[in-house]
Amino acid sequence: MPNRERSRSAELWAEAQQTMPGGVNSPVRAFQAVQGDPVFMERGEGPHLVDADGNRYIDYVASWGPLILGHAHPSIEAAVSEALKRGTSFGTCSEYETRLAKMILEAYPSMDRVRLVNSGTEATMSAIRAARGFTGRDKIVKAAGCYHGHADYLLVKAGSGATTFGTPTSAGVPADFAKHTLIVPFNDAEAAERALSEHPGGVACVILEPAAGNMGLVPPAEGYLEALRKLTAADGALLIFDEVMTGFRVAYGGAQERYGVSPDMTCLGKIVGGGLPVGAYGGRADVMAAVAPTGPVYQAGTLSGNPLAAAAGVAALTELRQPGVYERLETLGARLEAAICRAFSEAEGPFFVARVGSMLCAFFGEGPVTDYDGALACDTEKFGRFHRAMLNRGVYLPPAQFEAFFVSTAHSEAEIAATERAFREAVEEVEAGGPHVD
Ligand code: KE4
Repeated sequence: MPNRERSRSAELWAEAQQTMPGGVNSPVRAFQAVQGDPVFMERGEGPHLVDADGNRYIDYVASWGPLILGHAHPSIEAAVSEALKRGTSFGTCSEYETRLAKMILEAYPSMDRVRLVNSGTEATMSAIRAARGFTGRDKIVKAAGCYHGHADYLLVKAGSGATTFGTPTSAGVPADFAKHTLIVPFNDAEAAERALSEHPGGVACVILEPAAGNMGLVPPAEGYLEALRKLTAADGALLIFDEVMTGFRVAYGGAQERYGVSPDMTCLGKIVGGGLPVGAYGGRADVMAAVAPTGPVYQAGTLSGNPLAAAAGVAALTELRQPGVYERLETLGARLEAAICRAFSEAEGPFFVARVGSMLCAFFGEGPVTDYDGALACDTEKFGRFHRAMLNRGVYLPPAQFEAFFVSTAHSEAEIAATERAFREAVEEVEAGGPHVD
């Protein structure tokens, strides 16, 4: 029976809106991209979330990616409880941060050195500063539809045309701050080549999500990453893979392992902290030597590498590097993809499912979706109603079409089967014009 009783969530929502901007600490959680009010979650248990009214959901958001082992994993719980007994943060060197850093370097051979920070935004912001400091160049190239956190010069959108200077998408970002940011279409190596050739010796880096998870899920086209690797090597611009989402997700060694392309720098976040705030950026020894205190590029952080978060990250990676984990994630991802396709096969409207390992997306539009324009053409209103229909059937999907679903090692065939039933019913309800928001 669909669960709709959410009176306690409603009370909490009213209170939250009186205390935080829009009632949230991150905009997407406000459910503005879908109909209705957000659900307040009280606890996570393996593949499930339980809301403030006691309703249980199969969770495919996984806190936007970090919870690849599911909620409240015993190994992470034990590691954090143990670390807590020694304190939370010392603001000094400690072996715990070195332990996590070493595990990252072992997993990412393209990285000779890595710096721990506290979020994906910090990781990409710092990596770009290091690229600019190392190359002495100011411009950066980013792909439309890729999200790299909220640093000013990254909150830009493309103008018209294939390769354009960015214009701010957020208030508070002076146009001047966007003038060094060049936007190219994702999966278009020729546009990247044009951007580099139009600014010879001027581009510090090309940054992208190697499999894009912030416009829905858009995998790299055959040869795209290889082409960017060649173009940047020839130009002297650094290739930065933002693997905040794909790192430890699509393979233990991230997209660079899955697709066999090594960047000059890598940004990590989400999974690397095991659910606590950790980001990381790293790369070639010569580039990272530019970072303070060894070089002139300044970057710092009070809680960077703190022992508590480092303990959670070490515990998560220790679990993930066990044999068979990514084969299991691949199997579960493929089963969910097949279940969604079966459920959609009776739908009238166009739909398309994309998957890379245990990251997926159901687009309400024509496929394949290969770039941002393709994603924008999707029916977001229909996705909104679908999200609500699934919520009412106990399945928690990301509250926006331009996000990815995540499967964890805690999901089983039982959850996939229950999800397929919910998908089928939700598609029927949506095709009939519902659900109507309470
Ligand atoms: P954070 O600063 O949110 O830790 O990371 C920023 C970031 C950087 N790079 C990529 C590829 C990312 O996906 C993100 C953050 N992802 C979003 C969800 N698509 C986080 C959710 C949110 O903003 O609340």
